[in-house]
Amino acid sequence: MTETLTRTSSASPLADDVRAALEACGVDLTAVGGDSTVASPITGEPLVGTRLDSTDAIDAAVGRAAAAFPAWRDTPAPLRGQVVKRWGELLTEHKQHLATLVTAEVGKTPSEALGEVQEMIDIADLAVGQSRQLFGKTMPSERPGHRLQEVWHPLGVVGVISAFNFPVAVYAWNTALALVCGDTVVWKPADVTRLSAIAVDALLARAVAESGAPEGIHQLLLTDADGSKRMVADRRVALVSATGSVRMGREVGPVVAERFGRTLLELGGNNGAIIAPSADLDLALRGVVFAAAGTAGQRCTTLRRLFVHSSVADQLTKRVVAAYETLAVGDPRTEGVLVGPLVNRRSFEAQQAALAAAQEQGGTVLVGGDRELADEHPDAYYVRPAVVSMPSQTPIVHEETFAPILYVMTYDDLDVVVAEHNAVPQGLSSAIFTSDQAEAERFLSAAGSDCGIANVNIGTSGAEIGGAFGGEKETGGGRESGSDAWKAYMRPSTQTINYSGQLPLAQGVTFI
Ligand code: UN1
Repeated sequence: MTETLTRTSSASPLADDVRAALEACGVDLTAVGGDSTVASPITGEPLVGTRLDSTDAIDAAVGRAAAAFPAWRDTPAPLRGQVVKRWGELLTEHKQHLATLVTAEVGKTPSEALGEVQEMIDIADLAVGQSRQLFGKTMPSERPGHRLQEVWHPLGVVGVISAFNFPVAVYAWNTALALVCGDTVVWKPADVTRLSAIAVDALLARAVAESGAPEGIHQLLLTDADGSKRMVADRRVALVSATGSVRMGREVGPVVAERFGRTLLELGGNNGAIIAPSADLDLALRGVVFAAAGTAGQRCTTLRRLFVHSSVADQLTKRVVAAYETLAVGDPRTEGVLVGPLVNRRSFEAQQAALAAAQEQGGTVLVGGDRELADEHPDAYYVRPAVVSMPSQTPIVHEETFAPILYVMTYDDLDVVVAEHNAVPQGLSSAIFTSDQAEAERFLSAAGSDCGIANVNIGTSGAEIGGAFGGEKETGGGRESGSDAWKAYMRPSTQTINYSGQLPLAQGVTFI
C-alpha cells in the first residue's frame, strides 16, 4: 500500500470497504494509487486516491492497444472468446466486490449494483457464444462461375468512454463484444468511477494473463475530460463508443467524423410511458415507480414523462404519489432503502432548477423534490423523487434532467399522445401499458414510438442484454449489447471470387 493510500485510510469504513474490495479483485494499489480522490455520493467522504495519467501516458496506452491489435486480430475468434469466458468467470467470482465498489462510487442500492455486475456477466456469456457466430453472408452473383461473399473483419482499436451511472456494465457491453470481434480496447471511465474501473480492468488483466492473450489488448486511462479528448482525436482509434450527455456527444462526434473514424453514441434519454385505459394499474404502478425513481432517476432509461389516459389519470396518479411518499430515501447500504443519493452537488442543482422551471411553466409538484438528510450528510445530496403534474409538454419536459423527476400529463387520443411522446429531441426508450393488443401494436409499429427501445407492459428501464441497446435522434443512433450490435465493432469485406476462367464484367459492360 502506498503512503498516499495509507494516509487516506482514515476512520472511514466506506473507504476501507473500497480498499478491501479492490485488493480482493487483485488490484495492486501501489500501481494505481495517487492523489486524485473523488467523493462518494453516499457521504461525501473521499474514497481511495488514484493517479492521473499524463498526456504521454494516454498516447502510450493507445500505442500499446494498437501494437497488440495484429496478434489479437489473427487469434481465432473462438479462442478470443475463451478470454472473455474467463473474464466472465472472474466477474462472477467477484460479483460482490464489484457491487461494493459500484455502490460506494455511484450510490446504487446493493441490489441494483449486483444487477449491474450481472449485466457484465450476461454480456460475457453472450459474447462467448458470439465468438463462434461472426456470421457473414454469401450472395448470388450475376456472373457465371462467380461467388460473392461478405466477411467480417476486426476494426482495430476501440475507445470506450463510459458514464458514471453504469460504470462497469456499459464498458463490458462494449469490451466483451469488441474483444471477441478481434479489436483491442482503450477505456476512459467516468472521473467518479475510476475505482470500479480499476477493479474490472484488473480482473480482465488476470483473464488475459491466464489465457496467454497479448497483454496490450485492454488499456485503462485514468484521466479527465482533456485526456478523453486526446484519445478521441487519436487516428489510431478506429471506433469511439461513448456514453454520456448529448453535449459530450456533440463534442466527440465531429472530432471523430473529421478524421473519418467511427462512433457509437449512446447519449441522452427522455423516456416516456403511456398508460392506456385498459392498463393493469397494479402492474403499471410498479413499472412506473421502478423506472422513474429507481437508481435515483439516474439511468439513461429512466422514465421522465408519463402520459396517463384521462379515464384513469386520477386513480393512477394518486397511487404513484402514495408510493413515492413511502419510498425509503437514504444511504443505499441501509436495508430497505430504495433511493440513494444524486451523484453530486451539480446534479442536485440541476434537479432544483428543473423543478423551479416546471413550476414556472405551469406544473404542480405533487410529491417530493426536496433535499433530505442534509444535516446528517451535508456533503451528499439526497432528494425525494418528485412527481410533477404538467398541463402539457412545456419546454422543461423536453429536456433531460438526470434526477428523479417524473412529469405527468393526461391524454385522450392514442394518435395524439404518440405524437406528443415523440415530440422530444431524444429517442432512447419508451413504453405503453395496455391490455388492448391493437393499441400495443400501434405503439410498436413504425408509426408508433420513434425510440430505439419500445416496451409493452414493462417500464422504460431495465433492458436485458440480449436486445440491441440504444436510440435515435439526439440519443445518437448507436446500438450496443445484443442482437447485431457486434457488427459495429467489425468492418465488412465484400469479396467476389471468380472461378470461371473467363472475365465477364458486371452490368454486361464490355472492354478488352
Ligand atoms: C444506461 O443508463 O446508460 O436498461 C444503461 C437499463 C440498463 C442499462 C442502462 N440495463 O436500464
